[in-house]
Amino acid sequence: MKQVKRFKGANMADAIRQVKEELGSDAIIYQTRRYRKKGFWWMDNKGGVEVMAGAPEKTNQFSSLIKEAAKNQSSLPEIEEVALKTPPGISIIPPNLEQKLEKSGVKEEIIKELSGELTGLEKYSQIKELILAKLPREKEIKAGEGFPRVVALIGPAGTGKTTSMAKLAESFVKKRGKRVVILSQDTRRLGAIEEAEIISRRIGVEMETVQSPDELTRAVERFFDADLILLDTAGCNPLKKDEMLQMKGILRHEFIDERLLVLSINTRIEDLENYRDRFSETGISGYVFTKLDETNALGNIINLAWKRDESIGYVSSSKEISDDLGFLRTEKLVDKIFG
Ligand SMILES: Nc1nc2c(ncn2[C@@H]2O[C@H](COP(=O)(O)OP(=O)(O)OP(=O)(O)O)[C@@H](O)[C@H]2O)c(=O)[nH]1
Ligand SMILES: [Mg+2]
Repeated sequence: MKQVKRFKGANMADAIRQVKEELGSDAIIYQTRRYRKKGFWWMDNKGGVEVMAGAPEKTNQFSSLIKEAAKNQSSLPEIEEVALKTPPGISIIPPNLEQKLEKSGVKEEIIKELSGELTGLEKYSQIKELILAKLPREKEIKAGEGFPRVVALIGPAGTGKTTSMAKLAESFVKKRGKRVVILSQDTRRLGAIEEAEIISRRIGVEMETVQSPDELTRAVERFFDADLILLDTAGCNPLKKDEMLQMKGILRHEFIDERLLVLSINTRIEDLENYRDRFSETGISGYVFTKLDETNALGNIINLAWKRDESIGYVSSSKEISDDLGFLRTEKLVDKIFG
């Protein structure tokens, strides 16, 4: 019968030698693995060695013999019996993964969840597959064919909506030769319209303001031969009911195909989650994460997208209005954080 024994603070050679001493040189060592006391099993931490061994004739004496030996030989490691819960196996996943995830800002509860699920997985490709299965699919914004695709950029004030909108416009005009139109709903903030006008002149696209669902309907009908209509919205404080109500009025418009929530990654995760949950009421199809140049907290992307439906989307890492808005490949993100 197989049994599993733990040898606290022991190295592998000592543990096996002790098992053989007690069970006889013909004892069968089925599996060995290192374990740590608390937290993740792949970390180099205080713990010991676990040995699964079997010696059929001596099985009922196994425990008492080893305990007896441990008592008599103070130099030998302390022994404890454990139930065989997980299939033992030696992990080859990257070391110090927990610290890596913490450093990237991945939430503790996600790390805990993963620590359980990754047990037994030996290859990074398996780990990656498991993580990717918990993240939404990536989806790139496409221009319409024969009619315009309408993409709204929404979010709290100052996150980079207008900058990201300009980057998207630039990319579709310069790289793909598409006809783009900018609509600005931001008539509230001083200078916002002028900003949109400057951007439209610079990129060479048409621009209009829309303040109501009816105006949006008319604008989309007027620019029905455009490939892409980008709707830049006013910064909206989700804690203010009147602002959210006005925003919902526009954003629920049936002509809008995509609603990208623009968030600065350089924000506390609690606030980001609150923004995500509030803006979910207006509908979110994906994210634009901005200001990546100001932080290493890529883990916030994982935190927000974990087990959600919204496609991950785009990332921005500069103030400059150029075509550098990057489409975020989920696999690359996972490699960067977990690999
Ligand atoms: N470092 C850095 N700054 C950025 C990035 N994106 C935008 N910004 C800066 O963030 C500030 C706000 O950007 P906007 O595009 O005006 O943000 P907004 O969401 O349209 O702001 P409101 O319209 O006022 O709600 C500006 O100073 C931008 O230059 C980025 O990826 N990195
Ligand atoms: Mg703006």
